[in-house]
Order: sequence, then structure tokens, then C-alpha cells
Amino acid sequence: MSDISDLIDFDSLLTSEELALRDLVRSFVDSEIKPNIAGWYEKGHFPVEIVPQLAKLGLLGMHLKGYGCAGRSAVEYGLAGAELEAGDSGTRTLVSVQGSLAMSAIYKHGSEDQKQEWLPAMAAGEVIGCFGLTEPTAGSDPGSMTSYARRDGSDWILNGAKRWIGLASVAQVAVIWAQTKDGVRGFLVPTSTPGFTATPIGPKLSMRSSIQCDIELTDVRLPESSVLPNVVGLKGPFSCLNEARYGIIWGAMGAARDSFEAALDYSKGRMQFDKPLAGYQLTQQKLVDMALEINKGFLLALHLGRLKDAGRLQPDQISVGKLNNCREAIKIAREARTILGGNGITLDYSPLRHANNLESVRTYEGTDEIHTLILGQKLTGVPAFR
Ligand code: TGC
Repeated sequence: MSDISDLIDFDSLLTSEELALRDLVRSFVDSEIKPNIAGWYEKGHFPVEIVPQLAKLGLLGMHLKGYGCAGRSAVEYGLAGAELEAGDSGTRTLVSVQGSLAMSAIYKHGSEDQKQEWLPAMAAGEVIGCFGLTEPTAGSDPGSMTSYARRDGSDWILNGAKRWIGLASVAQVAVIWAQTKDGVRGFLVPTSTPGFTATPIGPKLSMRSSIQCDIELTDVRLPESSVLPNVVGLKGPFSCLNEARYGIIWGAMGAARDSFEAALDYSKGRMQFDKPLAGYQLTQQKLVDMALEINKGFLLALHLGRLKDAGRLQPDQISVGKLNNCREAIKIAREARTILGGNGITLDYSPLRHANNLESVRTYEGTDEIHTLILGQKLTGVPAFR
């Protein structure tokens, strides 16, 4: 939350360490992201050059303990995610793909040797990771994936295709999930391995300052040591999606807050019919409705974060946050744009950029529809997926 949008003294719910971390990330976003994001977005530039700074701030794999990671709490991770996404969803996505997905997969399911090999370098930003689950014909239903790994002596041979994989073309290691004769397994694939190619998808109308790729896997030969040994089945990737979905709960509210603040600020200075837009009741109604949802969204995020830190957060509770906060954030970003009038369609103002980004955010890591059905199953006891 920020002083401008906080109607409920939200900050009094945070510790001094949490506030300090939030302020540190906010100041980084104010100095390094906000002045540059319009240009990056216009050019479709993914700012890989900020990775060392994100590492120096301790933001890569920040919720993991040991292996050079910062060992921060879930609430601190969430607060950082909100600040990063107040800059741009692409920046939070970078940290999320690296920490919540690629590093979490190794941390949760990897061998000690795999953790030692990859995690310190990834926390330091020397190695970028990606996470390949979705396929061209398997999005909401990853169980229908067709990528397949077969044995050849003690090696594995991996074939298949992945789509919408963040960071893949700049990554040095890919966590690839594939069917095997025993069920879905995870593989650590150095992206220099012959047969691995990653091609950015574009042009895009959303997340233009981020990279999502098609991956082709053609007879990729991997040693036995590349398989994640500690999990078989979809619970492997789903356990990582839980981490990324949790971060989105906070991140979406960061984008909403920044949109609201842009609209509030503009409304105070923009004169029409001899008074500022902020003086019109219709504008105040919009601003108040936005602020209420932002305050409620942050409270929900904090509650879920406290549950996570207590080890009690359940996957369906993550769906409550992901569904609600993405849905409200996109409404807020669009409503904020209306206050900006025609000027709101330029890159001089953040709301439409945030709204376009949030189209991706509401879609990845489980669409609105998937999270609705997860909660429908929770309420009724009846799965409606198939
Ligand atoms: P289902 O039979 O229900 O479950 C299979 C196994 O997984 C377990 N499980 C979970 N474990 C941990 N956390 C969760 N949230 C879990 N959900 C399920 C489950 O207990 C079971 O374990 P076991 O031991 O019995 O085998 O599987 P299902 O496929 O029928 O589940 C249905 C559904 C809809 C919930 C699931 O398919 C789903 O969540 N679909 C959405 C997938 C999604 O979010 N995809 C986005 C991926 S993003 C991406 O690939 C790109 S990364 C982002 C980037 O790079 O930018």
C-alpha cells in the first residue's frame, strides 16, 4: 500500500523489517523501472540488464533459505512483488519465473547436488532459469502434455514442445516437465544442449517488456543427473505454480495501485469546465471504488501471506487471492484509464499498460476460469474440469 491509497492504516499491520524491504524495492522501482518502462514497452525490450540489480537487492529466490538466497518471509516476498508490479508486470514476472518457478522447482524437488550447482548462481543472477510446463495444445490442462522423455541406456532423450515460457530465450537452464513411462517428471536442461531452441513469441499487445517463448525439444540427450529425483506426477509443477500464483496475488494489487495513483494525480490537475476532474462526483465515485478494492485486495494478500508464513496456506486459498485480485486489478486499471481520457491511451500514463499486462497475468498460472472451478470444487465437492 502507499500513503496515497491507504485508507485503513494498512502499514500498521506490517513489521519494521517488512516496511524497510518494501521501501527499498519501491525506491528501486521509482529510480530504475518507472523512468524507463515506457521506452522498454514501446520497443518491446526485456531489460535483462536489471538482473544484477535484482540479485543485489536479494530478490531472486528471496523466499528460499540457504544456497545464497535471502530467506525472506512470504509476506516480504509479496510486498516486493507488489512494488515490482507497480513498475510493470514484466518486472515482477522476471522475479517470479526465476524464483517462484525455476528456483522453487530445484529447491523443492532437486537433489543436493542440483541445488548446489544451480541455486547460488541463480540467486546471484549469473544464471537465468525458466519453467516449461505449458504446451501449444496443453494450457489449462497440463496433464494432456505430449512432451516425452524416454530412456536410452542411462541417458534420457527428450522430445516435445513448450509454449508461453517466460525468459526461455535468455535462460541458461530450463526446468522442463515431460511425460515418462512412470508419470510426469522434471528435467534440468541447460539451454545450450543440442536440440533445445527457444524463440520469443511476438509481436504482443501485453507484457511487451517481458519475453515469452516457444521451446522446441528435438532429441535432447540428458544425463541421469538432470532429472529432478524427488517428485513424480503433476504435483511437482503444481507445487511451483502455487508459489507463482501467491506472488501474483500481491503483484496484481501493485499494478492496480499504480493505476489508481496515476488517475488520482491526473484528476487533481486536469481542469474541465473550470474545475479539476477530482471535484466531480462521478470522478470521486470511480476513485473511491478503486481505492476500496485496492485496500481489500492488499488485506487479502496480507492475510494469505501470514497463512503462508505459518505453513497453513492451502492451494484453494491461493485461488481466492489470484482470482479476486487479478479480476479487480484489471477493472481498476481500465477505470483509471477513463479518468485520463484520451491521454490515457498513450504510454505517458501507466493504467492502460497495466491493464494490457494484466490480461496476461489473469491468464497465466491458472486462468480466471480454472481458479473459479477450483473454488467451485471446494464449495460443492464436485469437480467440473472434465
Ligand atoms: P489433479 O488430478 O487434480 O492433480 C494431480 C496431482 O497434483 C496435485 N495437485 C496439486 N499439488 C500441489 N498444488 C496444487 N495446487 C495442486 N493441484 C493438484 C493433486 O493432489 C494430484 O496429486 P497426486 O499425488 O494425487 O498425483 O490434476 P488436474 O490436472 O485434474 O487438476 C486440475 C487443475 C485444473 C486444478 C489443474 O490442471 C490446473 O491447475 N490447471 C491450470 C494449469 C496452469 O496454471 N497452467 C499455467 C502454467 S504457466 C506456464 O507453464 C508458463 S510458466 C509462466 C512463465 O513462464 O511466464
